[in-house]
Amino acid sequence: MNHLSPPRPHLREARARTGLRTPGSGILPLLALGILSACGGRVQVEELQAGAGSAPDAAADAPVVSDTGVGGSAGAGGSGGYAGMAGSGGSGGTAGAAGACASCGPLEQCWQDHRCVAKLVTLPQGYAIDATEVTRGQYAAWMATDPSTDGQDAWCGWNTSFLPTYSAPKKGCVAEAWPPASDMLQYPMGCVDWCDAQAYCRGVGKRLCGAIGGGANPLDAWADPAASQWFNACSSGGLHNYPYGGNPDLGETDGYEPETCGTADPSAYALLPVGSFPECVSHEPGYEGVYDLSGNVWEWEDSCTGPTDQYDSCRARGGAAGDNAERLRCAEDTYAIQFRLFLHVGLGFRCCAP
Ligand SMILES: [Ca+2]
Ligand SMILES: [Ca+2]
Repeated sequence: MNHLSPPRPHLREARARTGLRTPGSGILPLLALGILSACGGRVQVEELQAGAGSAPDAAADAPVVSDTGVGGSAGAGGSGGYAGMAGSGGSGGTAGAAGACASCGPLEQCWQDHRCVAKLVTLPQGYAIDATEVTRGQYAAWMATDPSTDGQDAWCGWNTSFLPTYSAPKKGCVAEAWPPASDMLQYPMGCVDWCDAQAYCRGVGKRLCGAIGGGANPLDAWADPAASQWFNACSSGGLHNYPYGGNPDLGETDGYEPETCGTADPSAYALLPVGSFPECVSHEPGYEGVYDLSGNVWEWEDSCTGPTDQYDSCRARGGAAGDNAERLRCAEDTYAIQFRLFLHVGLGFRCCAP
């Protein structure tokens, strides 16, 4: 990198800002805001201004409801539970029509015989994490089951729809139809709030990545590999600044590789299908095979200021395509705190288990 990022404000400052955020006056210091346009295989997203933006206008955006479901395809024979889910025992296969999982890709596995979900990679600590960000195709397959919004946690009681909200033009969530076109199924799912992400993960027998051992990760443990499932995976157990390398003792951006995760051009917010960069993974034994923990889209984490409501602020991790070296590192902690109801095309998620 030929430039340095400005000094990183301490988490206290991030918290202070968080505390200032109230409906109508919040600060959204996070993601690139932008408009999408398909450009070859890349989805271009214009850069967002850190610190710009206004309060959660997403709150006022009515979800776009579509009655066009993704055709249900059906599954083959029953499968067991996820590997790495200790003691869960396999769950029986759910009846589905034939072939539902025939189209699962190499970074996917079959969930209860009727739909493809991200493949789980078991890490040395015993839990597992999705190999990729959740894709639009995977999310659409879940939405096609018409999941109920009943039964969410109390702090998600405000969330009356799991549909992605494509009516927030400032968040880049406008140029797409729902359900996604066939050529967009491998792109990361964005434009979903924290509660949607949580619900999806539960809907496929997983959970939004949180604390190792269970529950939400404490907000101040974002860079503790013994605490955060997401950070532990990204940093290979705390060894690196980035999934692919860098020594955290040698500086925040030590080891940054602009090409490895497709983030070389900070002016080009370009989403790609998940797993597009074969080297955007850890090379540490036991941590291999987890893609895009740095870049492509930010990822919601189960790590929030409180279990209260839609205005809890929650962590997003790993930076997005087009972000700079600092925002793309595993321990980034300043630009990545957003209201639970926030949404952006460049903010997705992945799941963990258990
Ligand atoms: Ca929602
Ligand atoms: Ca990512």
